[in-house]
Amino acid sequence: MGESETIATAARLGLATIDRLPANVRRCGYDRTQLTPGILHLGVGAFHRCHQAEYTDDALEAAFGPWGIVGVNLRAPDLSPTLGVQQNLYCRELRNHRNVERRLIGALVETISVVPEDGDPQRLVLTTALGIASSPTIGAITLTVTEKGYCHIPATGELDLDHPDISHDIANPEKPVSAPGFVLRALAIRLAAGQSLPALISCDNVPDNGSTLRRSVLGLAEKIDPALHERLEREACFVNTTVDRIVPATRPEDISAFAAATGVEDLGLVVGEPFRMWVLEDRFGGPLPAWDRAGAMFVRDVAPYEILKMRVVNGIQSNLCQLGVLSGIDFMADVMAEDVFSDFALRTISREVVPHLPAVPGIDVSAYVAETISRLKNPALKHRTSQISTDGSQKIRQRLLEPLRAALKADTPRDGLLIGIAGWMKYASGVDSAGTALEVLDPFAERTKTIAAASGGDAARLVGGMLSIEPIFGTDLAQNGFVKDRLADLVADLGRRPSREVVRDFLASEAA
Ligand code: CS2
Repeated sequence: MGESETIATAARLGLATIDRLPANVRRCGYDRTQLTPGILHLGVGAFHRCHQAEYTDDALEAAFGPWGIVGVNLRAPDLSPTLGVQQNLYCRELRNHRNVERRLIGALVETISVVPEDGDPQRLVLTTALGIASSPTIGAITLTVTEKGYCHIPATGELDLDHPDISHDIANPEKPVSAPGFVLRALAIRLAAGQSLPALISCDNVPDNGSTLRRSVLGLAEKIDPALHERLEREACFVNTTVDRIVPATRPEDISAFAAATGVEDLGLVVGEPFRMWVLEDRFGGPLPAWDRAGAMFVRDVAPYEILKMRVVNGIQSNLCQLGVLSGIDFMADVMAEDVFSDFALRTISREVVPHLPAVPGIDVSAYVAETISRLKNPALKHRTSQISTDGSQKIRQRLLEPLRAALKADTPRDGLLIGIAGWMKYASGVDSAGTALEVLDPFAERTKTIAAASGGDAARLVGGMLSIEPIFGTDLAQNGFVKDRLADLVADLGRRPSREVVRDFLASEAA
């Protein structure tokens, strides 16, 4: 039978069709009919479904408890046509080269989409979501809302009071549109009802993610209700975490291949790598799922793990993704398959980043770097360079600029990092070296494209303009003559020829 025929006859995944899944698809090892909501999660994207939800399934298997996840999307996509019609069941597939391992995940018990595709918030649905978030049975509110969902200023981590969603939520605290506004409203309802507060756990790649969430929620509270602010300052527990697993956006091809292999169509499917890691700050006094029994680490201080992960895994991704786009390479594994790029990644991380990493308890950094390089080379992961480049303005501080600052301070090599930063600037200008327009998806896209247009092709002016975007770069780098000159040379070079040639000549000059 051909693939298209299989898909045409594939049954849609749901409670009624679980039994049609082949025996080699692992089922939930607990009784899902007994599962009640205990976690409210904001941002049910692919990463959450392949990371926290899987850890939660493992925790439920190890020690069953009232820890079902209610997933709320304050933004598109609307989950009703995908997970909604599947009774929130979906499979996650782990792929490593030719190996594929499939598993049905049961931890998600309900999904609520506040904003339909391109629509306005549905007030009634928002009220339902807030009702669940503020119910005493919810012991944790967790988040994967991406970097920009915190509405903070990337360079400082402070709440951006000029952010339109924040202005909206200050004026309409009962009908929030931002994630911090939603969390604040839920906490306000709980305190007003005399209930205890849930753990507030950020699972995004944001520096000090729990503390950033805290600043955003408390910053908003300060503007709305000083008494509430004071109570939350004393009573709310924001947990810092580090999360890791590469989970590219699911492609239609993934869904077809799954249907062809299993005879079941799963529009909630997620595809990730076998590697996973989760480190949580051990500071919440109340009960949580047995995530530790699933391999999550609870530690006193998450910072060393966070710095390691963001500068090595995300650092390599963000150093190379824009360079990949500029050389017309679609997937990260294909970038890493070119020796010039993988040598460059290893060289930059080993010489420029690793010397400035803090000691990380229990982790052998050189083995970690080697493992990271091999993870990024996994050809079964179709992780688009354009996906990683999205929202780069929110990512480069923690991934590239902080490592650069450390290298500048110690006066150690930094040119590899500068090539990655120049790559971001060239990409953010909206045209590649051949003059072809690039789609730049970023909250700062209009600003960076305007800077590029105003520079009239002069790389030094373009770099000066980019470095003067304080919310991204702060104030120090614009004043550093070495950084400015080097970036101007690199941006000019990236304007003349594909990135792989610039990188190749850099490696040759280093070897000489
Ligand atoms: C990626 C991350 O798109 C991105 O920003 O860099 O999603 C990355 O794959 C994960 O952080 C890996 O844990």
